[in-house]
Amino acid sequence: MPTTVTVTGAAGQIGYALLFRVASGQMLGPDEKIHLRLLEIPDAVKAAEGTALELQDCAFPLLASTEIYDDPAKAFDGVDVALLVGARPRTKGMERSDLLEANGAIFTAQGKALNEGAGSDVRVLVVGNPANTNCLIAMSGAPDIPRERFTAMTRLDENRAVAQLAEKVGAGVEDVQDLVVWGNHSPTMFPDLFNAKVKDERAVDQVDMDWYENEYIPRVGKRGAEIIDARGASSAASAANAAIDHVRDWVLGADGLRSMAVVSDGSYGVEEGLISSFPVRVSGGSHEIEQGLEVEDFARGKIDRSVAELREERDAVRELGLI
Ligand code: NAX
Repeated sequence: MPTTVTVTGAAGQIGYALLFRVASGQMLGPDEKIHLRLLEIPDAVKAAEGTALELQDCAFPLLASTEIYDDPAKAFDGVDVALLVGARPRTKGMERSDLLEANGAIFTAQGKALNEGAGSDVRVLVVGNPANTNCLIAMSGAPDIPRERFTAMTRLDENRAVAQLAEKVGAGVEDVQDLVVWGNHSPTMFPDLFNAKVKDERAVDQVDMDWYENEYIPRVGKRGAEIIDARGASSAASAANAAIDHVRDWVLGADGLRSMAVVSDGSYGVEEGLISSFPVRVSGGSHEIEQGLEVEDFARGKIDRSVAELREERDAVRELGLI
């Protein structure tokens, strides 16, 4: 049976960078046939149809079908992998609470549709921002689906952190291991060099603390803004690449520690129920928060700050009645 993959926001720029890679087998492997479903808002359905024509023109052997929807209930019926990319961007004059409310409506409806149509083994990745809190909203709307099936994307932050560290110490990206990002997908996220290694030596011992704190962490955290400045548009191909990495590793497994925003079980003092990025191990199709890592004072302060932001977002959506 082919795997059914639904991508929301399919006509957006991440969608455009993502769909062809999914259909070519880069996400689920070279043997897995795919039913691809594109979910869009009615105004963007025509653009999604254009993308579907191009998908057809690629003649991907693994692509069993492509269907386009504007109704989440139909798009998520029987879905195996749901990539929730579409979200309401912040526009001029919009307050933070307006943004949370607009996205709340989207992710509440999608959570409900997943609850009704998806099996308990569905895998959900939320990319649309604010990703962690949107994931929390969708998860809250889907009480019949096990909570660990809901994840949000911090893999782009991890990949950015790996590439910048490798450049700094003059190593290859493949020499960097276990570099995990903690917390929120926002500039407060914390890339952990204490538990990371470069060529099997502790990464933090290979850089100076001033660079770590005052250059590296802010640059990784604000990389999205740097891309917008340079490109005139936000990260798209790198975000799609990270989504592929995230789901591929979750489904097929990977060595070492990875960053995934998952529901907290209280590990490392992160309040239970928040969707926070943690060091996870992925194998056998599931993910597990790695236990027993050292969290030094420096790291503790940074993680606490990012988790406090997640708590504030959670409280705001709770006040709006979204969870
Ligand atoms: P675009 O504005 O290009 O595309 C978004 C698409 O979503 C549009 O086609 C829109 O019609 C669609 N959409 C809106 N509401 C929808 C709904 N209810 N159902 C289905 N589709 C809907 O944005 P793009 O650059 O593709 O970015 C998508 C999201 O990813 C944004 O929220 C963005 O902030 C977020 N990002 C998250 C990242 C992460 O690391 N977690 C990094 C990249 C990116 O910034």
